[in-house]
Amino acid sequence: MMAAATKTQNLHAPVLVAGLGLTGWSVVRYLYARGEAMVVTDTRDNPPFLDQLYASYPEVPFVANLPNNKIKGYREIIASPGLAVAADHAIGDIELFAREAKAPIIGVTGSNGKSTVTTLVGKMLNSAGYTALVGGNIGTPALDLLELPVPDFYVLELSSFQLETTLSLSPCSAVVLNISEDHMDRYSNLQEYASTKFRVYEHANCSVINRDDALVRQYGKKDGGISFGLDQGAKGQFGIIEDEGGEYFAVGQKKLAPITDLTLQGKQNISNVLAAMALIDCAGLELSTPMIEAAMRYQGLPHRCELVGSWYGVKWINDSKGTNVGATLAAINGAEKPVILIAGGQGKGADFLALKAAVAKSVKAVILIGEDALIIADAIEAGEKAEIAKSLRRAIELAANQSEAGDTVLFSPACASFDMFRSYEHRGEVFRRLVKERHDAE
Ligand code: UMA
Ligand code: ADP
Repeated sequence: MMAAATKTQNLHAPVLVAGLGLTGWSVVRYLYARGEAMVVTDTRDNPPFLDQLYASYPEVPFVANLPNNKIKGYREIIASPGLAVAADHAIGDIELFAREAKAPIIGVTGSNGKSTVTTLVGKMLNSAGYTALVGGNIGTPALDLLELPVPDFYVLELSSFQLETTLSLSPCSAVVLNISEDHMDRYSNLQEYASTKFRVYEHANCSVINRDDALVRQYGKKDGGISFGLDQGAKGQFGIIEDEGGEYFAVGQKKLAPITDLTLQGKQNISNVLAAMALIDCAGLELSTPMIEAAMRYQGLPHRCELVGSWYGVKWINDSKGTNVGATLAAINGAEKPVILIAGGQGKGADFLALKAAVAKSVKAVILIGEDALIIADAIEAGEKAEIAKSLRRAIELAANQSEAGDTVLFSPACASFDMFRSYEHRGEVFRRLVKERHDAE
């Protein structure tokens, strides 16, 4: 799809909005408010916001599945992140946002932890009296933020899909939190996926580098910047120091807070907090006591290693946002053992072999659901430990039957949800409801 707009094209030609999901709809409203002529297309006959488009802007044409030979003559093509297009053929909503934003942007990308870090940075800034607007891949389209009064900072969660079509973003502070395999149905290899993420650093004023991630660290060698990691940091770098048996968040030798003050659980979240601190420092702000206290109090987002409840000594955890292997590994490592793992869904072409060792070590039973259940079962070679369930309800039943006091039932799919649910949120809500219903009925 998608041809490039050329210099000879008519400046008054309409813009093509490709995709009419959350992003496409925000682009339509943004362009309409600025008096731009546009045509909207989507590969689906009935995309999510079509009714709203007809109701609010009946004069804006919608053409389903615009054929390739009909896309010439548009001034610019604005593609939704879910559509794979060659970057030089289209721009995205983040590019439009970057061109117009009047406040500094803190950019957060990575394979896992983006939403947690984005929210943390927003809360830390707010606690110190700065206005910060949070959006992007986290769920509020970036362009919607431009409707609100200009804040002190925008904090944007950026997906690799969004970065593909972004050219002129120059964040004041930017991070690639980590790189592990994801979206292998869209990228030909890990390097291509990683390079897309590294675009966030391209025009960044200051880069935050994860010392614990080999690919990011490698990139950081070229770039300098401020680093974070779970070891002790050199002067000005964020890390962990040990003192008299206790562990502390620290910058260089300076202690910032005891690790035990952190409400969030798991090593991945210690890393996320360090990243948030480094981002704020990188943005040129002093990391003040209210900011650190806000980080320590932060309770986390739903669907990320969220405790649903404990019944008969068994903990039930909803980690529906665990949509790739890296996230599920972090969830298994952070959970109290032994674990009964419920996983599966749309595997996005991932190699699930990476789960094999963790399953062998910490998981007493694996219950697999969804489109790629068999692929996962083959890859993890869990033998009789693994079982396939036809529905999430059945998976919960099997997990409950096998559980004993002291176990953790962890729902961390390592997959996208779209084969069985509307979204990861929907999947997590169904899990919560079914687990509660089952135990309330007993
Ligand atoms: N689609 C079509 N045809 C089209 C356009 C889209 O079939 O013409 C499909 C896509 O393949 C995809 C689905 O529709 O399966 C949604 O795609 P979209 O681009 O319309 O998505 P939006 O509703 O605009 O939501 C997007 C992000 N989704 C994706 O990138 C897939 C949302 O992130 C984000 O919150 C929102 O913009 C606002 O910025 C969600 C996500 O899953 C959480 N992101 C991926 C991730 O985090 O792994 C990248
Ligand atoms: P993202 O927005 O990148 O998907 P989230 O903060 O929503 O990240 O967390 C998604 C999943 O990744 C959760 O299941 C969580 O347990 C796991 N996770 C969070 N932070 C990290 C991290 N730093 N490294 C690995 N996994 C993580």
